[in-house]
Amino acid sequence: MHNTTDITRRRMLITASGAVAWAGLGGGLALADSNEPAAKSSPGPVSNAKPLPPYAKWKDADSMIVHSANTIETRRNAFGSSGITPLDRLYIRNNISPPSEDIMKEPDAWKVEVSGVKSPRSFTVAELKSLGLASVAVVLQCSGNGRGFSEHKPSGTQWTVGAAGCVIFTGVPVKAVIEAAGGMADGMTYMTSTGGEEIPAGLDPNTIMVERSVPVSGIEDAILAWEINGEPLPLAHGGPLRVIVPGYAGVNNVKYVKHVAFTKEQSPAKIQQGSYRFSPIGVKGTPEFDSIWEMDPKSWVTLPSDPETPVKAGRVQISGVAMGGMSEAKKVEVSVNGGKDWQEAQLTGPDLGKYAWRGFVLAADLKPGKYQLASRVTNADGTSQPEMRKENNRGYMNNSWRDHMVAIDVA
Ligand SMILES: Nc1nc2c(c(=O)[nH]1)N[C@H]1C(S)=C(S)[C@@H](COP(=O)(O)O)O[C@H]1N2
Ligand SMILES: [Mo]
Repeated sequence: MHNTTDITRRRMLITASGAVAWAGLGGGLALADSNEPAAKSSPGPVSNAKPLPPYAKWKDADSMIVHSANTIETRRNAFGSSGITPLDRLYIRNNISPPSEDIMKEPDAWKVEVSGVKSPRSFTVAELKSLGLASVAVVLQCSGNGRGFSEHKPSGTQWTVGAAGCVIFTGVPVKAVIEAAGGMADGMTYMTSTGGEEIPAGLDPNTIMVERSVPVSGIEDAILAWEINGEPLPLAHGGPLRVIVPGYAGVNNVKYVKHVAFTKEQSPAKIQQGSYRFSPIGVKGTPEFDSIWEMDPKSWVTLPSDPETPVKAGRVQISGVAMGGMSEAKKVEVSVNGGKDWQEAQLTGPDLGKYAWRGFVLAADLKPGKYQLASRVTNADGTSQPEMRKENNRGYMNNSWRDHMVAIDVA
C-alpha cells in the first residue's frame, strides 16, 4: 500500500545517501540517479520508546528495540562478534502472552506428553535428562525478520535485522525420546508440538494456540532443550522445555512445549493452517501455499552501522553475520558501493556447524564519503543470498541483500 508520503520519503532517502564514493576497487560511483532503493538505516542508539516487559527485564535495554511486550529485537550493532549472541541481547517473539513465571519454579518437574508413538506417555524434564544429551548451535530467526524492509508494508512487527540470534541449545535428541516411547507409530509424517500457554476459557483453541507441525524429515537433528548458552532455559526463551528444529524458522521452535505428537496431518491450529504461509501479496494464507519451515542463506553487515556516527576515514573493518540456512555458510562477499562491486570477506570466529552463523570481516580503505554496505553469503549447497526478496503477503523470510544494506558516512 504505497502512498505519496512513503514514496516522497523514499526519494529523499535515496538523495540523502545517493552519492557513493569508494576507494578500493577504483573510482567514485554515483548512485544518485539510480532507481534502486537506498539502504535503509536501522534505528540508531536512541533510548527505547517502550520499556522492557517484566518477564524480559534482564535483557540489556540499550541493545534492544522494544516493539511491544511480545516483540523485542536486537539492535544491528549489538550482536557482538563472537558468533554467539549473548542471552541478554537475544530477541524475543511471543505470538500470545507467555505463561506465568510459576512454571519455572520446578523446571525438572515440567511434563511433556508424547503421542503418535507405539507407547504414548509423558516425560518429566528430569526423565528426559536421563535419555540422552546433545548440544546444537542454531540460528534462531523469526520468519518476519526483515519484514520492515518490504515495500508493501505487510502487517505484523516491522522487524529489521534483529529478530535473529545464534545460540547453543542443549537437551535430548528427539530421536532418543521417540525410542524411549517405543518408536514412532506407523505412517506418521509430521511432528506437531504444542506450546504451554494458557488458552483463555471460551476461545476456540485452534484460533490462538501455538501448535506447529514440521515434516518428520526435518527432525533428524531436533532436540528438546532445557539449556541455552550454558544456562537454564529462561521462560522468555521457552523454559522449562523447548523444541528446537535446527535450520527451521523461529515459529517451529515451540516454547514451553507440553505435547509432542507424531501425526499424519498438520495441526488444525490457525498458526499452522493460515499463518506462516507463502501466499502472494494480497492473498490470505491457506494450506495450499508452502509453510514456513526451512530457512534460506542470509547475511547482513552489523558494523559499522550507525548512520548517526560518522566512521573515521582509513582502514575500516566491515563485519557482520552470515548463515547458510540448511547447509553451512561457505563464502561471504561484501560491497561498499551498494552491490556494484564485491570482494570476498574472511570468515571469522569458530565454525559451530551448519545451523550456526559465522562472523565475517572485510578490511576496506575508505575515503571520506557515503557508502552503502552490503553482504551476500553463499552456502555449501551453492545457493547464494539473492538481490531481491521473494515477495509474499506477510513479508516472510526476507533475505534480500539489497534490502539489508546499510548506509554509512565516512569523515
Ligand atoms: N509456545 C510458543 N512457542 C513459540 C512462540 C510462541 O508464541 N509460543 N513464538 C514462535 C516464534 S514466531 C518465534 S520467532 C520464536 C521466538 O523465540 P524467542 O522468543 O526465544 O526468540 O519462538 C517461537 N515459538
Ligand atoms: Mo516468529
